[in-house]
Amino acid sequence: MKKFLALIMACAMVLSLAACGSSSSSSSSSTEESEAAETTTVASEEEAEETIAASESAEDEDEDSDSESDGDLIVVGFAQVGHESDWRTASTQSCQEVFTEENGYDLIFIDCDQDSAAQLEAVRSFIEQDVDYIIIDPIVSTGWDTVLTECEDAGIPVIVIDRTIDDSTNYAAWVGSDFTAEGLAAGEWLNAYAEAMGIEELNILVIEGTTGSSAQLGRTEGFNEIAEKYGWTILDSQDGDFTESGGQEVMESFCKSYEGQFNVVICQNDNEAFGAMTAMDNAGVTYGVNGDVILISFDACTAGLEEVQAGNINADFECNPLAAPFVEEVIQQLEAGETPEQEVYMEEHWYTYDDTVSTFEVNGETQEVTVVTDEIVDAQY
Ligand code: GZL
Repeated sequence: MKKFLALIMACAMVLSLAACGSSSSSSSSSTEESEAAETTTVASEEEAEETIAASESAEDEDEDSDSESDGDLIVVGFAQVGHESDWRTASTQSCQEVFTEENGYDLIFIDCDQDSAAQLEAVRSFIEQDVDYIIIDPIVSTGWDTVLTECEDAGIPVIVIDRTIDDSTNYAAWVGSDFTAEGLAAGEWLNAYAEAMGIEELNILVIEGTTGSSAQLGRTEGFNEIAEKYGWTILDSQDGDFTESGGQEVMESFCKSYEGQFNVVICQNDNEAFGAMTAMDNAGVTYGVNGDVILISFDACTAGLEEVQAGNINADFECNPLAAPFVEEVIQQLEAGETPEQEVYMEEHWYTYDDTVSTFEVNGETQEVTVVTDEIVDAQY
């Protein structure tokens, strides 16, 4: 508004000075007159520009003061994967509990419903809104370079949470999990468990997470490395999209195609495991600590640990969704002009029904397992 008034004033000034110029030079020749008018006109334009500049800085001061009067809220845009799993729900809640107005934030949350195009659109909408920070949990790990450059050009720092971006490092920090380590741990635990149980041949079916997500890529890479190391047979692997319905659909198909041929099912998250359990129940396939099939899962959400405690899931490899407090630390460091760590890894545990395998090795490093108790279930996310 202030800028508009200044423009009116400036135009009025230009008109009055131009009129003055013509009247003050009315006695001079027409050339002199036009030169004077031009000089005056230039002067008046300069003065007009100075007036507009003065109003702009006043406007900026006002805007600054306005934003200060808004209580210095830090505006954070969060482009979340979707709402596909218990893990995702916990991740979203973690952010909504940290980035609150009383904590000094204005959180703009967009659930991208596992749609990569929608997620890029969400990030661009944050740029248009000129937010202070952008948090991205990337549905898939590629296709990010262009939009991250747009964020950089707009001067908006990006923090990546949970899944990774593999085609750009143009962001301030990443807070998440080592998915390959999770896959390696699942494989080495399975080897130790099979040895302890006297199971010599493992025929494995895998229900993978969303194809192209770093969680799917990492867990698959890690587990397949161990399967190759011990010469296991992976009969099939299909995408269950990290959902319960996806897990059930894939397992129904597996029960038909591989009836009587498999003794291990790997689900890349708990919700897929819940769906697989339903499908195996319907097909009369027994699983878990007293069943014909060893069932392994990832995430270790509360409901997943309840199934471990009940003996239905043999082992659950945790992926911690509660990253928001660490993301806030990154934002506070950036606010203070500090340079945050580029990578922050979440702490995770490997949960089992009992201590048949109490420890195992991954690449020479001893891994502890945690037997699930009521206290652990009650404390889980
Ligand atoms: C992993 C996360 C995955 C979870 C799933 O960090 O991205 O996505 O394992 C979730 O439950 O859907």
